[in-house]
Amino acid sequence: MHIAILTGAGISAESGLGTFRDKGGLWERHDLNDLATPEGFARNPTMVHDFYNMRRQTVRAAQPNPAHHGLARLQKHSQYKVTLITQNVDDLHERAGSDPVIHMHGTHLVALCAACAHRWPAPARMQPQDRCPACGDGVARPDVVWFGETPYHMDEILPAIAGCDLFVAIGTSGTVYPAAGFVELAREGGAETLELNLEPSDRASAFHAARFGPASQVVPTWVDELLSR
Ligand code: BJW
Repeated sequence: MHIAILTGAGISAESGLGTFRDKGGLWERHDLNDLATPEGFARNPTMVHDFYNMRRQTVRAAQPNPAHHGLARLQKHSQYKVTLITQNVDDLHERAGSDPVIHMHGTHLVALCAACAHRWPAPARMQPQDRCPACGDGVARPDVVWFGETPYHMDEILPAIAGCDLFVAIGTSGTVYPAAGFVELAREGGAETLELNLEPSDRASAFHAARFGPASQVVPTWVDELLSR
């Protein structure tokens, strides 16, 4: 059985990383047009770097929670082929032992040259005057996918979703495309679909089944059930 899993900010919430759209979430406190678009970065790179510097520091101090560990256990279990796709820019899946992890929205632990696309480990503090170590000229930015940009690894993700037997979305509000449309793609390919979330997401009615509660509880329980089959 091939299981394709899509994770969102909710899986890292109990590790202390803020979500985007919950009450008190990042987009309630900040304007996404300023912080998560290439235009916002061009207008005010200092503000955007400060935002990601702060979040990078929070991620480095955070630890994976039982939901990340549960998925790593599932992925290592040879009975299932597991494709793990995350919208998150943290590395908590990797630190829980998952491998591979497909980061469709990039990672803020990596810096990207806006001119030549060279990548290197992001320093703790990125600044507008940082230049690319490869071409020496291009502006350094966080290697994350902002609105209006093309998500990464779509050539790998779309066939995995379309060809899986079970599609599971965990801790994502289902408001951001193309990820929000993956449930339909999976259903068109004949997959069963399951939502694991704190509460019904915007796309809840598109799934065959759902379980609600904190990811740290719901995910390990679901994994244990699968592994005991
Ligand atoms: C818990 C929990 C707990 C809490 N346990 N659960 C009009 C219609 C359709 C599309 C568009 C449109 N206008 C524009 C678009 C396109 C646009 C888009 O979707 N806009 C919508 C807002 C309308 N999309 C894009 O621009 C994307 N690019 C694109 O489409 O390119 C075209 C293309 C497509 C396909 C192939 C080729 C080309 C790019 C989107 C980039 C998104 N970037 C961000 C920032 C990344 C860097 C960073 O982190 O700062 O990605 S925005 C932000 O949202 C981040 C997230 O990955 C993403 C999704 O958020 P997520 O993970 O769902 O978090 P929340 O906060 O929304 O939800 C948390 C959930 O957890 C909630 O449900 C809670 O209940 C739950 N939860 N605690 C379990 N303890």
